[in-house]
Amino acid sequence: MTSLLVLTVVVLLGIAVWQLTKIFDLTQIGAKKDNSEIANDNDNNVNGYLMFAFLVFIYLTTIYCVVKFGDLPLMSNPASEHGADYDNLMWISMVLIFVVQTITQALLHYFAFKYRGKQGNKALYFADNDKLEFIWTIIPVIVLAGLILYGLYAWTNIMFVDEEEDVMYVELYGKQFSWEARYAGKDNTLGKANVRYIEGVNTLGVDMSDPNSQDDKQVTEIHLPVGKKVVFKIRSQDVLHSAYFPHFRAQMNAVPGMVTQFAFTPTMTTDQMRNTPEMVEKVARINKIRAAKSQELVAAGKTALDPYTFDYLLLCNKICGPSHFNMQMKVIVESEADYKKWLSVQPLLSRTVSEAKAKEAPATDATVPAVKMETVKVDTTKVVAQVK
Ligand SMILES: [Cu+2]
Repeated sequence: MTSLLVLTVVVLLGIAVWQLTKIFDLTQIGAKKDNSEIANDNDNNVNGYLMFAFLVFIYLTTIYCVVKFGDLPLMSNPASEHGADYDNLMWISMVLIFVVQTITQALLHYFAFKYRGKQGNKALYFADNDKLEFIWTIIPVIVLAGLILYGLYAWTNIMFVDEEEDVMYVELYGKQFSWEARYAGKDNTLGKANVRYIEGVNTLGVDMSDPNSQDDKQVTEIHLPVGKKVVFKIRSQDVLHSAYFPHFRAQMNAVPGMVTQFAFTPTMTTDQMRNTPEMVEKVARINKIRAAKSQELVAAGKTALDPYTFDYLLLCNKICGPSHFNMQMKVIVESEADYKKWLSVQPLLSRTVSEAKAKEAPATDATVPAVKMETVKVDTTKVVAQVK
C-alpha cells in the first residue's frame, strides 16, 4: 500500500514538472533565442566542463569512502593459516582495480573534454589500428591471466586436505534460522545423518543405529584448538545457506541434499585476537556508540545495552529468509588443553536421545496424557510469544 502511494506521488510529481516546463516554454514565445535542437559551441563547452566536474565528483566520493569506511573491511590479522594468502590476493586485486580505474576514468573524461564538439569540426574517419588494439588487448590478458592463475593456485592450496594429516571433523548444520554443530567424538568419524531421522531432540537427523554416531556430541557453540586443522562437513536442512567465518577467511555453501566441506587451521586464539591493537580499537569504538545509545535508552526508561566483547562468529552469508541476519554461532579458539576440557563435559548425543526417549516412554501410560497435553500447550504459547 505504501509503495502504491509513493508510486502515485512520483507519477503526479512527474506530470507536474512536465506541465511546468510547458508553461515555461509558452512564456518564452516571442523572445529572441536559439531554439535549435543542435548543440552549439556553448552547449559543447558546458558539457565538456561538466565531464571534469563529474571526474572530480567520483574522485572525491572515492577518497571520502576510503577515509570514512576504509577500516571496515577485514583485510588484516587473518586468524587462519591460509588467511594471509587470501588477504594477499584481495590486496593485489584491490590495488590493481584502484590504479586502473583512477587512470582510465581520468583519460575517459579528459578525452571527452578535449574532443568536445566545435562548430565546423569534421569527424575523422578512422577504421582501425592494429598496434593500438594489440596493446589494449594484451595488457588486460596478461594481468587477468596472472590474477586468475594466482587465484587458482591459492584456491587449490586452501581446499587441499591431506587425509593422512591429523585433522578433526566438525559438522555444521544450517537451517532457518540457526546453526547447529556436531563433533565427531573419540573415533573422529561423524555418524551418518539424514533429514528423515530428525525427531525430537535429534534435530540434526543423526542415524543413531550407526556405530560412528555413538560418541558424537551435539554442541551449541564451536570450540577449536589453536593450530589444529579442522575439517567442517557442512549440510543444510532446508534452503541454501553459507557457512561464513569472516575472521578465518572461510566460506562454503550449505546445500540441501549434499555435504560440502571447508577446512582451515586457526592460528590465533580468541584472547590473542581480542588483544590485537586493531581489535582493541574497534571494540572501544563500538562500545562508545553503544554507550551513547544506552544513554538514550535509559532516558526512555529502557534497559541499557551490554558492552560488546569480541568473539569469532560463524555467520550465514546467503540471504536465506527473514531472520537470516540473526543466524550465527559463537566460535572460541583456545589452547588444546582448554578445548579438551570443554569437549569432555559436552553430553553425548546418543545419551541425550536415549534419555529423551526414556522420558517420553511413560506418555503411553493411560494416566499421564492429560499432563502431557498441558505441557505441550504451555510450550506453544511460549514459542508464539517469542516469535512475536
Ligand atoms: Cu542462512
